[in-house]
Amino acid sequence: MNRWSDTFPLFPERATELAREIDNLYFFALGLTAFFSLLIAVLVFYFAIRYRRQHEDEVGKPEKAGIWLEVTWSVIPLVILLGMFAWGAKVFFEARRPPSDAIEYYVTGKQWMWKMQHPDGRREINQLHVPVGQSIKLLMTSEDVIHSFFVPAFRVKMDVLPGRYTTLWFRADKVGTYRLFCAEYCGAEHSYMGGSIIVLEPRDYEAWLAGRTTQPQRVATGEELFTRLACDTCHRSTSAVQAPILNGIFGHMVRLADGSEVLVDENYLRESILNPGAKLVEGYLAVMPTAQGKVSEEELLQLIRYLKSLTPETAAASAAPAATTEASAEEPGS
Ligand code: HEC
Ligand SMILES: [Cu+2]
Repeated sequence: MNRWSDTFPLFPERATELAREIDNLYFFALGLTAFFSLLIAVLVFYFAIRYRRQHEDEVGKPEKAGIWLEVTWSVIPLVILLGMFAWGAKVFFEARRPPSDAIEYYVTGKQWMWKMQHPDGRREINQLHVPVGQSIKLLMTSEDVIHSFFVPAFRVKMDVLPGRYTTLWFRADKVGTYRLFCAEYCGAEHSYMGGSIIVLEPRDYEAWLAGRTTQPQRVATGEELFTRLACDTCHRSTSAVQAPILNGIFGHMVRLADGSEVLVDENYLRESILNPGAKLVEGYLAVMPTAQGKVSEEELLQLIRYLKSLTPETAAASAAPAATTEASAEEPGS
């Protein structure tokens, strides 16, 4: 793994496979453009001298280049550029698509700090401990202005926006501490808004988790919030109000009152909770109260995490004693 590019001093450290892939692509593009720039510069000088005017009354004669020459210098660059495009697209999709085994962590940006949450609601400020070799997906939002989450050693950067979620993923393959920056000017103390990603051996990560007792208070779990905010008074199969069963909706399409269909993703769940009237589910009344002002961004992340964890099986289990009401709740329109 000790390639020359791993020690090249002008570049930030590389701690993910993606970082190496991005750098390879970058160096290839740089090398290729340098090669052709040089070639063209040399030829310009060479031709200028080789075909210079020899005596005063010399008249230039038109040159007829064969078609094969035109074709050659069009097709070769075309093939090279299409190759670069395909390579770039491959790396881009890898960078954008989290692998299916990625574990989700949460990030909330705020003037001027990064609030991190582990899947179990454990919190950290300006620091995130993660196990090495594990794919990590970050679901991120901001409490105020636009920030940007940038870890040079991982070659990942993503804007963090108020009012919606963006994601980013990485898999660190080297234990160590890597700098985190805010890469979007966000106010007076923007330049201090940073932190570190601490990559540990899985064993050390477990020990670190176990040793955390006097830390910033953990965020309430989504399940606690679901009861505390009285979501369960409507969204249980046993409840009197007719509301959609939330189990198993994540990742599927849902039909809305206006006839359109939307994909249930994190941003849809967020909007459904904060602004229930914006997208009304077909066959239901607009009776759901907004949770705006009752949940923090950090709690909202846990609530969404809980909704995503609800499977049709858990619904059946909790609804077992009330099978008849569930049947009627499931077909609201009919
Ligand atoms: C007063 C009853 C009521 C309460 C309380 C309530 N909801 Fe709803 N909810 C509804 C109804 C009715 C709908 C369907 C109409 C709509 O889309 O607004 C709905 C829709 C939703 C949807 C979209 C479901 C889908 O299939 O697309 C989500 C997600 C949701 N609620 C989550 C919550 C959460 C989380 C809470 C607690 C913070 C909550 N609800 C509290 C009645 C309620
Ligand atoms: Cu910032």
